Amino acid sequence: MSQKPIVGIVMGSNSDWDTMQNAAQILQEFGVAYEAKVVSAHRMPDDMFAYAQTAQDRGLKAIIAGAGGAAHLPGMLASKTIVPIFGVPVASKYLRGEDSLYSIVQMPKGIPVATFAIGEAGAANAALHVIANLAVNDAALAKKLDTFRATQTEKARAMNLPGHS
Ligand code: RP5
Repeated sequence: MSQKPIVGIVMGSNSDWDTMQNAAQILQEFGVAYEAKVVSAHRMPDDMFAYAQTAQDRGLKAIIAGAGGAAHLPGMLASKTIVPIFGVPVASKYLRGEDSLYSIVQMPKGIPVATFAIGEAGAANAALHVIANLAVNDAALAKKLDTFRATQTEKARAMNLPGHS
């Protein structure tokens, strides 16, 4: 996107992208300018701190952070910036993301991370929640969100079950 990004999507590894691209797709669909990059908490701690410390001055309004396993990226970002952090637990190889979920959701009092479902639904919903927050002060975006919801409603109403009309 050529516009200045207002949302950051970061993740611990490029292996998280399959999941995190679901957030990117939603932001793209709504025309929200974003950036996406790998910022590993334990493999690139200095880069992670720099990312968090510069986020507000660079104009980011929200950061969607995905990680798997001992998923400390969202919480550590939150400790270094007041830009809201939306955490996405990525499914891990051995514990299927329960470890990621608990690592992200159980923040001690004082440093919040909004935490979403494990996997692609969580990534997409994180983006939708960012959009809902931005839409509070953006009527055009609010209208797009209404349309998105109405389309989902119509799709659900059109669902048929075999043998039942
Ligand atoms: C975490 O470790 C990443 O967020 C990823 O989910 C997981 C595995 O990383 P790779 O070994 O695939 O690079 O840091």
